[in-house]
Amino acid sequence: MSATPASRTLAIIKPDATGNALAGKILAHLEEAGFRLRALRMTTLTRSQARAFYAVHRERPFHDSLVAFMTSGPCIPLVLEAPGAVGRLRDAIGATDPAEAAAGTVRRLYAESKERNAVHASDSDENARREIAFFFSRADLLGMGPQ
Ligand code: FUP
Repeated sequence: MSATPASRTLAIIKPDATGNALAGKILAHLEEAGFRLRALRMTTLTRSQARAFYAVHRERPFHDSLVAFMTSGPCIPLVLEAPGAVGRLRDAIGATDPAEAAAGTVRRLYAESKERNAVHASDSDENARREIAFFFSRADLLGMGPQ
């Protein structure tokens, strides 16, 4: 059987984590978990960007509060690469609510609450491609091969 091929996913270090000066610790945690950092930027989302990014949740009761939080300070979108990147990153960050996240996961270690939960991670390869394209241009991704 051949080894799982390297693939890419999108993570976002969220405004609670940048505000609490945890970005470096989270980056180190992800690199130590085996991810290669392929692209990174810092940006403060506008309301329309946050609403577009979380459009899938627009009917949910927490949507307005989530948009307010995600626009409250800088966030750091990252492109991460590893074999089976999407599943591996979901495992590394843990459950949405840090109280339910496994010991040693990023959210268990660094998140404040279910809303202020330190990091985002794409939940499928298709969403990873869409979310990477939301934050990064073709030029940022040149030289990384297909996907
Ligand atoms: P996850 O994929 O773990 O980020 O979780 P979801 O896609 O279910 O939710 C996206 C974001 O909405 C979470 F990161 C935080 C926020 N959220 C809440 O604020 N309250 C909730 O009850 C559920 C999600």
